[in-house]
Amino acid sequence: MTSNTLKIAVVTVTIATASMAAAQADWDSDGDGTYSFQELLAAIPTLSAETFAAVDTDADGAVNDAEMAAAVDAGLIVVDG
Ligand SMILES: [Ca+2]
Ligand SMILES: [Ca+2]
Repeated sequence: MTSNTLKIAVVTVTIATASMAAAQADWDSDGDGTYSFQELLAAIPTLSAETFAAVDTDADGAVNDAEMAAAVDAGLIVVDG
């Protein structure tokens, strides 16, 4: 049997700043309140397009704070630090 199941890589984020909130503020380099794929890739070099798509649950091309929190809760993104 061939599996077509999409394999989503779990990414680990090492937080160098004091808190997740502070780190996320740093990630939003254009200050629009959401994280584009390029902004998250700068923070999480192992991020794949597939994982970004899984985190961006409303598929608007940007990850907001709620989507980020849900991804952390779901274990798609593991915060280490
Ligand atoms: Ca942004
Ligand atoms: Ca989104």
